[in-house]
Amino acid sequence: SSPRPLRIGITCYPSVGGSGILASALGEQLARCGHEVHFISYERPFRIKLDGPNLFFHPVVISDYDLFKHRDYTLPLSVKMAEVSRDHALDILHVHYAVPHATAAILALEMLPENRRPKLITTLHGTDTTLLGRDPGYGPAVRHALARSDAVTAVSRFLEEETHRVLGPGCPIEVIHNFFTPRPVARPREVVRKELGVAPHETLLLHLSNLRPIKRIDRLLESVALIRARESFRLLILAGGDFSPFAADVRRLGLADRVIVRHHVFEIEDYLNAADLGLFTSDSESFCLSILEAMAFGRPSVSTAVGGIPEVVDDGRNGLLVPSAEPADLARAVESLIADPARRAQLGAAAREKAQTVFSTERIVARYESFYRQVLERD
Ligand code: GMT
Repeated sequence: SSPRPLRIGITCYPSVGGSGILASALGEQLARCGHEVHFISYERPFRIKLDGPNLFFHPVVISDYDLFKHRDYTLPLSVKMAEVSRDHALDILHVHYAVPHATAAILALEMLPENRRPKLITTLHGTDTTLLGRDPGYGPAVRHALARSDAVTAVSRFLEEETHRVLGPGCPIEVIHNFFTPRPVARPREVVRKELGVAPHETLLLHLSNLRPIKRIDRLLESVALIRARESFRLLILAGGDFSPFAADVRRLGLADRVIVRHHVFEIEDYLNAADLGLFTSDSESFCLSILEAMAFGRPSVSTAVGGIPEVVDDGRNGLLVPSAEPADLARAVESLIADPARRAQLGAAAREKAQTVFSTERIVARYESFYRQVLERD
């Protein structure tokens, strides 16, 4: 007989960002597999449109009190987690991004009688270790939250190793890579390129990110400014953050007619389909979901070879990695692919193949599902 469906609570950041996208997609897929999934967050995760069967959303209401200079989210989140865990008899509470979700979850568990506590699984996504883990104001809290979780996962081997090195939580960390499930394209490629003003002969480079300093938008712009055949490309930036601080760089580098910026695009699929090549210049990246998003559309990327990216991109097989991270080297790599559409297509086909096998939705969701059961069977 098939194992009973599970009742799973998921907490994530609901805004644009890889960890929220991954957590939302995971919840949707688990619900599709027959599990009961409860999202707990301050807003409905943006890729989840409706309450489907088995899919519920519990908003955390954050109150404002005169005494607080900064509003507190951790405590109301913990109260809501405890309430949902109790009312829906959750088996698993799965939190994405440790801060403050894992800490809130630990508090929630302590509010519940011992025999009514769900198992707590914390998934690390990146800066929860690489940035906040190193911050003396957060690190000890993150270490404590990991040590007290029933299980911890990380989205790459790089992040697993980095977490042991930076935080030494003393617990095993299971590596489960990310997946991406594209939604259907709404508008044909030619229509989207026309809307963007991209000529048929131009290679459309694509960068999508939250534009935080770690993404090195300065390096991105300097790199494209060094591409020699200026008329051969356009760079589309899907900005999950404010691009205005970079407008002066765009002018200074003479890129005003080459760079197209779109803010807060929720339906990225049309743009992934319209693009030819991804370009990523981060200083650190635990996985880089955006590269996988491009791969799912058969688009290879040129990227710095940092963090977990070499687990996603095999240099020369399904994309190009630039270990030096020098703008001139990044520009040369992009130029080589602008000049050689056949190679681009070959890398793109291999990228799609890897996205659909190694990082397929079925494979990764099954990994999480069996991990849940493994954790539940312990003790
Ligand atoms: O850690 C962050 O900066 C936020 C996080 C997010 O929500 O986008 O990004 C991390 O998680 C993604 C999903 O697992 C990964 O693809 C990103 O590489 C990772 N970001 C960094 O490591 C900088």
